[in-house]
Parts: sequence; structure tokens; C-alpha cells
Amino acid sequence: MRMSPLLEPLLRAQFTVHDRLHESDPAAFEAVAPRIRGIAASGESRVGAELMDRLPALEIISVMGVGYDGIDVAAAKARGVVVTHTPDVLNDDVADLALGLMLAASRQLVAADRHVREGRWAAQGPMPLARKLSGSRLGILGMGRIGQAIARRALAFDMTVAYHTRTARTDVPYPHVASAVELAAQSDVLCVITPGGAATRHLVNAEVMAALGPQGLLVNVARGSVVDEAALIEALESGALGGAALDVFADEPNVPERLRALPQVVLTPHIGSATNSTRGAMAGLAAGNLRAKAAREAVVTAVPECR
Ligand code: A2R
Repeated sequence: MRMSPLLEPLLRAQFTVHDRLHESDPAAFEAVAPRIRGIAASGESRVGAELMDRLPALEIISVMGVGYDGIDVAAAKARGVVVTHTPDVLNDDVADLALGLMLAASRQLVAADRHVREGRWAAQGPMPLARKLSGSRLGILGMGRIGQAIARRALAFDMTVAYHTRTARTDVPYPHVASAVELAAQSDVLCVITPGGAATRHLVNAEVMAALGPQGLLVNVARGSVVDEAALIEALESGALGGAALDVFADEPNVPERLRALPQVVLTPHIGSATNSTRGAMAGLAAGNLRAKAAREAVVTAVPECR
């Protein structure tokens, strides 16, 4: 994936940058690999042990994103390589998008826009009635930095909030629910905001979707891997699940045709943090971590496993 245009100038100002040279010119990469001290990665990057093995001088993998499920952190730690990410600065944007997706799906905003644009308002009359969001029951799967930002916004819509995490929190006022299935069963909207990776793979499965039910709405602003996408398509097609609003997918940027064909879904291309100000802040933090490491100072935001 192309490097962020907001990050690239910050890196070029201080470092010698080899932009995805291992993919574009493997021979040239082999020549510079022994001197590479840092990797600038995105939230979607895959950095495994095999790549690290070719970089004996590697000191840091700086991820521009909060999720780092594509990085083999255990392999990095074993080699004395620190992994950093960019938490907090994107909480507002991801939470804003989560609420936007809830509103878009329940009030049929995308279909309504097309209704006007395509002249159907004048030709056919009003749209079918939609579903009210305010006052409904929101279940949040994951109650970390972003989950809490989503919950605060939901309160302004008079929604009730409950959540499921592996460990109940003592610092939030919302009820903790013991499992994803139980949370889904008592929610009108289930919003997924856990990390990706093996521990959460297909946490939202057919059983969870059935519990959410024919009137339920699934919102995913976390990682595509957390939802069983094949089961999701089945559930939507059969009517077992009412609707979905998705910013992330199992195999980005490929979105299954069957999913794209469904009228009761709203789809966005992984834009959770994609505003100028937030991406600027993320780039600043990602570059700052690289600069700190190069200066032999403590990095700013190491991932929890590397602290
Ligand atoms: O399970 P806990 O107690 O560690 O709570 C974390 C929860 N979580 C899970 N909940 C249920 N089942 C799991 N297997 C599981 N694994 C983790 O997700 C915690 O409440 C939340 C993660 O919060 P933070 O680490 O503060 O992450 P943040 O900044 O809210 O971002 C969440 C994710 C990123 O990793 C990206 O993949 C995505 O949002 O953009």
C-alpha cells in the first residue's frame, strides 16, 4: 500500500527512505537491507518474522494506525525490535464514523440520497419509512479508547449502552455483559470495536448475528477479521440479521459481490481515521516514534506488549 502522503515528507526530511523496495526491486532491497533500522508501516501492513530476519539492524516498526494485528509482535520482541502505534489521536474520527454508520443504516441515508438524485422523489413519491436510532439499545464489543468515545456519543442520542470485553472495566458506567452472544441478544445495534488478530477472529459469528436478530444492525469499525463475513452474508440474505454498516472487510479492498448487492447494508472503504487532521496527527506520532528511536530516546507510543 502507498505510504501516507502526510507521513512521507516527515520521513524524507530526516531519514533515507526506501519505499516498499522489497516489493519493487528485491535485488536492490537485498543490498540495503543490512542497513535498515526502521520500518514505517500502516495499520494494514503485514510484517512477519521472515522480513525481520532479512533486517539484522532493525530497531523499530512504527505503525501509523492503532491496530497492529498485521505485525508479528512476538517475533519483533524476540529480536529486540520495538513496535509502536498511534492510539488516541483517532478516537474521535472512528467514533464519529461509527455513529454516522448507525444513522446511515437506520435512516437509509445512502438510499435516500439516491432517491433524490435519481428523480424518484418527484416520479414515485416518498421513501419507505426507516428505523429510529435515538433511544435504541447499543451493544459495544470492545470498550477501550474508541469504544468509550462511541459510548459517549451514543448517550447524546439517548441510547442505552452495554458492552462485552474479556475483562469488565471498573472505570465506565455501562453494564458489562458476559459474552458477545448475550450482548447481541439484548441490543438493537451491535458495534464492533475490538482489535483484530487471532484472539478476536470471527468473534461475531452466525450465533451472534442470529442473537442480534432480524431487526438488528451490525456495525463494524474494527477489523474485517472480527466478523465471519461468509456467515454475515448468509444472515443478511436469509433475513436472520436485519442490516449491517461496515467500514472494514475480510479481504480489503475486495468486497464480495453478494455483500455489495444487498440493499440493507452501508459500505465504506476503511475510512475510520481518514480525515486530514487525524491522519496528520497519526503521521506526526508515527514519525516521532521513529525519530525518538533514531535519537536513542524512549519511543512515545509503544504497543502494550513492548512497554
Ligand atoms: O478484552 P479486554 O478486556 O482486553 O478489552 C479490550 C477489547 N477486547 C476484546 N473484547 C472481547 N473479546 C476479545 N477477544 C477482546 N480482545 C480485546 O477491545 C478493549 O476493551 C478493546 C480494545 O481497546 P483498545 O486497546 O483501547 O483499542 P482502541 O484504541 O479502542 O482500538 C480498537 C481497535 C484497533 O485495534 C483497530 O483494530 C480498530 O479499533 O481501529
